[in-house]
Amino acid sequence: MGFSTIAIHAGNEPDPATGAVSVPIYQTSTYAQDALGKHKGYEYARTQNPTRSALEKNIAALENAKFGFAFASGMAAIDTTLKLVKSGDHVILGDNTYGGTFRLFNRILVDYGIEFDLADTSDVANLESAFKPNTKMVFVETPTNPIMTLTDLKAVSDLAHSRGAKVVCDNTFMSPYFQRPIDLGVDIVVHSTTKYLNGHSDSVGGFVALNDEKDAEWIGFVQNGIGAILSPMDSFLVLRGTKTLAVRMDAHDRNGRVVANFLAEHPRVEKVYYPGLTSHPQHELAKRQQTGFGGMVSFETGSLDNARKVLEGVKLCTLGESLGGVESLISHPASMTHASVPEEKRDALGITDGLVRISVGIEDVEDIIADLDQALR
Ligand code: P1T
Repeated sequence: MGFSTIAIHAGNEPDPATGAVSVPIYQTSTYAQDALGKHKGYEYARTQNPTRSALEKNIAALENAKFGFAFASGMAAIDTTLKLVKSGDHVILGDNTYGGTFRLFNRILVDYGIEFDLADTSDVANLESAFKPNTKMVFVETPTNPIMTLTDLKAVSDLAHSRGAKVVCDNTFMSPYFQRPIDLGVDIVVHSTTKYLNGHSDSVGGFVALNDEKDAEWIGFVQNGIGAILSPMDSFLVLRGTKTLAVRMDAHDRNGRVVANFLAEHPRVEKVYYPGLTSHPQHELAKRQQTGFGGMVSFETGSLDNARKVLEGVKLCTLGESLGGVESLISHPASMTHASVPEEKRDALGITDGLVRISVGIEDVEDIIADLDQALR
């Protein structure tokens, strides 16, 4: 079956009680049991909820994974995934990730005995030298937030597996519509469903998708044991969102390409980071590994002052954190999403004070360009 058919139908069976075509919001904390030890498969809503189960089937199917788990946020999904490693284990973390992911490792997990090193995973040789005897996991984003650097998922998976390590890919920027990491050898996919999967900037959530039965059992155990579950209402919203994922992603991709090309030719823009540009150093890998380039574009304005003029000068685009919604959002990574990354690390990556990130929405692209143009001028 095609992607959109799966997106619309997987997990979306008509409600067994009423025939409702749209999966109801089962807003309940518990379920009546027929007799002691006799129930309909639902005991308590932290453990199971039909709306959440429908979403879990849906996104797992989109990622071509056997198992899926929905969480209260992307960070909760990532933290739960990190429960697959234990005190004394070593994790290689891509050197550019969402600031919150870096903060989770650098400020929280280290105090629980999880060792980690940063590596530029865009270079497989470089990654190789980061392995230690106790390396159990490689965690990457591709493309990265916000510098849009790619990691060759197949090459990294082959290398990690030969060293006995699992590979986790944060697929938030591409969504399963443009990139399916599990098909490329990755073990576990994580998402912030807050972004493209939900797509309407009205829900915070996260997801873990994987094939390994034993790991899935543990993720499910931790999901219930710690309890950072996605609510029924949010599960409903994301389930509604994924039905239009394909049409939205095609629109984000169309607009993203136009905006990236416009910025690349703009005299006030020094550099554009977008894998769809032929000038992007990994454009060929992007064409091979992804089926589109998406709507995330970052660009260098040269200074904090210039960045501020753009960020405060836009009228249609909204200044704010987050991405992946239908509306264009513009942000300043250095002071917003990546403020918890030390300045020298940010500078080394290119997350300068002059860097601006835009999540290109699906408005009419001429309007987005006119807005950026007036703000840049
Ligand atoms: O915000 P939350 O749903 O917890 O997701 C965290 C997260 C995980 N992974 C990636 C790639 C992300 O971009 C994020 C959140 N990012 C933003 C809020 C942002 O504006 O970049």
